[in-house]
Amino acid sequence: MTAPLAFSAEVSAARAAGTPIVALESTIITHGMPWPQNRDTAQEVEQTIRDAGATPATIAIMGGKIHIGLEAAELDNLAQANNVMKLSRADLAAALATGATGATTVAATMICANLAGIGVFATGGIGGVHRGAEESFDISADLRELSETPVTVVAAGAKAILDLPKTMEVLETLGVPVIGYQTDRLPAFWSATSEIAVPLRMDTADDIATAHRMRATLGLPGGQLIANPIPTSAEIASAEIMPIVAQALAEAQDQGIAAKAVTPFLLGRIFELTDGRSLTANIALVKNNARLAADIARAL
Ligand code: PSU
Repeated sequence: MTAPLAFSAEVSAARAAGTPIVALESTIITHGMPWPQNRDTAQEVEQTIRDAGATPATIAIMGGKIHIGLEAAELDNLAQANNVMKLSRADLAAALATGATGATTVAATMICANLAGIGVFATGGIGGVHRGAEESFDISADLRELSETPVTVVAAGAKAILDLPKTMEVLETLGVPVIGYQTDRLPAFWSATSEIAVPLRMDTADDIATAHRMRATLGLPGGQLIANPIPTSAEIASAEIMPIVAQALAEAQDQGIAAKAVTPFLLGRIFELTDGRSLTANIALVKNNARLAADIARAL
């Protein structure tokens, strides 16, 4: 049995021509942003990648197939659909077996991109160690995936709703290279910087592409996390966003929100509490990550 991959027309053409492709996830569309900004952002991020000389491949599960690239109508439908599964490593095969519609998280997108031979993927922020994980054990499957699947993931660090120091500790334990792009500090999603040092720094897409290939040469499994700061013109300063994050976290706890529902709940509440500014910043950082991912894809 071969993997049930279905390529969009645009991605098929890029594969035939051997031109660079950048993978994009779909959970950010279905669970990370409200309609219609989710659809508009997904389209704009795809266009950002085209403008930077690569082909976008938004990945989602539909009708028993892993779609590598969505046609415009498919993307439009997915962005408005209800009851879409949020898929990670654990449930990807089950969703395919049952014909469910599913959006891929960072972990599932890495698996699908790798099956399709795509080495670079752009997102907003990866999942990580949730605050209070010492009690809840809530650690995103994204972290282990980075240690197993050879895809370079461009993100604005991990989402600042998480426990960032613990997230960095787990990534170190798992042997995942965390590379600051033109920075020595870990970006904190909506904010360009944090107190946390990044273990590695690179200043060019070429170096990142060379390191990606070097891992394969050395036989090292797993990918790389490229921590790309949000442009400072678009950031929300940490002093402003952190009290809002704390309020949203307290509400999540009061309401007993758990497991896969935590991240979508927090992003939604922070959107409300910032009058939409968190979404504007999120859109800016995703586009910024898409541009860098396209540069890396071209260098690869
Ligand atoms: N980046 C964003 N918004 C998102 C995500 C990433 O800007 O919603 C998604 C990704 O799909 C990531 C998921 O894998 O959030 C993390 O979810 P969890 O914390 O439940 O693992």
